[in-house]
Amino acid sequence: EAHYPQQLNVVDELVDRHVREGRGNNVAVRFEDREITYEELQSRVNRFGNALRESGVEPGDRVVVRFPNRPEAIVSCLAAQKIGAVALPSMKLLRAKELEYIINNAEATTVVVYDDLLEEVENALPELETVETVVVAERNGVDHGYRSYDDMLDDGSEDLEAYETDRDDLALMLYTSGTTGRPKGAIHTHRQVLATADSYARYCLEPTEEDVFGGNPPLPFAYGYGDLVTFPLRFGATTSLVEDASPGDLLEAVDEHEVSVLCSIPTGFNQILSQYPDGPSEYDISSLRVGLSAGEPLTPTTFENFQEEYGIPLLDGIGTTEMLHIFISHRHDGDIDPSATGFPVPGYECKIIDPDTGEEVPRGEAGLLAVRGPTGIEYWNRPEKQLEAVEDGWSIPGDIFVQREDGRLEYKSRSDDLIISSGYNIPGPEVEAVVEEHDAVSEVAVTGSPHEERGEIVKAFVVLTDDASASDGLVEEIQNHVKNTLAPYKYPRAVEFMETLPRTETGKIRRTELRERERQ
Ligand code: 3SK
Repeated sequence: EAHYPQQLNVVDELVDRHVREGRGNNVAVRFEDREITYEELQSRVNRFGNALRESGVEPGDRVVVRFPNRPEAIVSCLAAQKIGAVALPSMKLLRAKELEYIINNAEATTVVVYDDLLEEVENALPELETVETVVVAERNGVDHGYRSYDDMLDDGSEDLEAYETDRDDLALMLYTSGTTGRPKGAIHTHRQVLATADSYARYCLEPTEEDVFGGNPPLPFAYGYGDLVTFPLRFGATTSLVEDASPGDLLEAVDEHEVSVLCSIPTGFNQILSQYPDGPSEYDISSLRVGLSAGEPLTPTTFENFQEEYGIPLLDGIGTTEMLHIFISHRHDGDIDPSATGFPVPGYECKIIDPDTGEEVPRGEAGLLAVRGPTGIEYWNRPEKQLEAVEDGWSIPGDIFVQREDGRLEYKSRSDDLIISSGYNIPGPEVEAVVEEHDAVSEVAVTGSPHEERGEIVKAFVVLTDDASASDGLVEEIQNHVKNTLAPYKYPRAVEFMETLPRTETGKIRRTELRERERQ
């Protein structure tokens, strides 16, 4: 595990150090046809940091940052952290009620927002109890009557020494989008932000200054913040940002920004595969060396198709907003077994426990994952959730895993995605991976549906490919495919065809919503 000095400011490590050590002309950010070097990034961070300080932001204050994936989002987060405040990036699609809850819960004093996303902030404003300043970045120079990001940047002084934060002071706060209940603020220190780069990224990806990290996870998603802010900047490399990236936009950015590490979620990779099944012919993607996937388990089918058509491995990994980034993965050059998530990332320890007794279960048996390492679950002001989530220093993210004899960890399900039917434990995602292999299936979610006799039955919600159509015959085909591939008791006794699957803002399927619907 890496060691850090007691006095540590993450921005000094991510930006200033590169300028001090002669990497100031490296490109830090590519966005559209623009490039921002580390020197230019430092200048923007300093100017906006000074302006925030002059507007009254104090060390420890929470600063909400609400942008699409644009350079101003990175500048705003780093400026807040550099003056000792806590950056709180917020997901774009949040509505006024959700924003109101989060901003009041975090007791944020400042909101920095892109004008496209201002409306919901304005709707929430009358209910915001602690916000003193709203700063608006304008797409088209329209004056909205708030403090202007551009004016603050123009007026702020160039000189700013990083505030002397302790390594255990808070730097970043992210609210879990969650599938149920009120969002929880996951808090992260300056040391922990760096630790995600120094554990997972350093070991599994071995980045160099030549790398360009790109892709479409939103920056307010812990996965996106690591992939597109912390990792590239930690290694003096480049981040390629794309606003609202469709498969075509992503591949265009790979070509134009020479992306080498492509980050997305399984749905993103599947969309690329379905729109460009034989690889893109109009884009040059020869810069790619690896793809990163998280957010949901990657199926072996997607791994194999991508490897075949795009020539790169997709590294699956599991992380959580609370753990800040990935703690189980393969290495980019390792012996990747796509049927497993991988090994614990160096610095992290994992064990599989019996949910009832807390005792470790033997290798090969399914149980609850417990993890400890340089990051861990810590909630802002939610003592009851904290007690549930951490036991004896081990964080419990709520996933069921099996540790195989060779040490690889195989994802089974969320602890609440386990379907119990006639006494059998059936992990929904295992059935999903098999249903998804059927040619007519584009997307699938599997949950339990209440059943008088069996307690629950397995139910598959299926989105068909464009050229398939729903029929009883197709239901039977899908069921037979599962029966022929898995233990027959795992086959979906019910299949419902849907237009789309409900998803969270970060792209996770809302299985809880489907499950709840079945219970009504
Ligand atoms: O969902 C995940 O696997 C994930 C990975 C990295 C960081 C955050 C999350 C939620």
